[in-house]
Amino acid sequence: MTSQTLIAGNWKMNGLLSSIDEVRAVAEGSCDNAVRIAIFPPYTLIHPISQILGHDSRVVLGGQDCHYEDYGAYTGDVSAHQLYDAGARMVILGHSERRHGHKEPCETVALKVCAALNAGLEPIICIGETLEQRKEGLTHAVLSKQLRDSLPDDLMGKAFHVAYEPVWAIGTGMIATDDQIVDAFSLIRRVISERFGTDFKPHLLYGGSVKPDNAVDVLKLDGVGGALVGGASLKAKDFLKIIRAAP
Ligand code: G2H
Repeated sequence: MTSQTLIAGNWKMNGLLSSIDEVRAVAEGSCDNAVRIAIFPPYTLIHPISQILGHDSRVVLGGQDCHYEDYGAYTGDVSAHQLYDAGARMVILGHSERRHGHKEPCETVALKVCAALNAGLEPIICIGETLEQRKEGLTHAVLSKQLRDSLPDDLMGKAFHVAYEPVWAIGTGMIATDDQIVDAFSLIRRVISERFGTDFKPHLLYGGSVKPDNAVDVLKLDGVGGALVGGASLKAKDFLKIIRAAP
């Protein structure tokens, strides 16, 4: 698995055809090959953006979710194969806005991870605790359970990422402290090595209110392999500042 820093922009339910200019500006404005860049636009924009960027673009495209079946009667859903067909090469799975807003259980996330890998997509699997859970001292228990139950058994040698996104830091401007991030990452590494062995080094991202003015501090932390960025990825000028903050 690549150890390159990954800066991933999750546009959520934002962006119109006119927003394609922002992706073009990111592709043209980033020349540091040490950083891997991914953008997760809404489904409607994946194919048009991939057509404009072309195959050898520096910017990888991804979906924000997928169904675990390849096709069928699932109104409103999109399969991993369809994402790949549209030009996506990555997918975000288990984002808290899916887990909480759509009541998506870990077991479903695990099925989606399998579907994504089978379709040739690199998944970013998100986990995170709520503020109430943190205040009650449940952070480790919640993160361990989410991670264990969201990962399928057959992951050895597969390219995937885990994003630690505390729910209380998402879109709030309240970023986790260095200690909280380092603590969560060491827990994630421990859970993964217990399950898959110590040779298996997962690629870990932090997400939750990453902005141009705090990106340097987050990305320099030991073990942080990149960032999953929401609001600050919508404008190329902000996203490029975060990309340039990568060590
Ligand atoms: C967390 C993050 C992107 P934001 O959801 O996944 O969003 O950077 O807006 O907190």
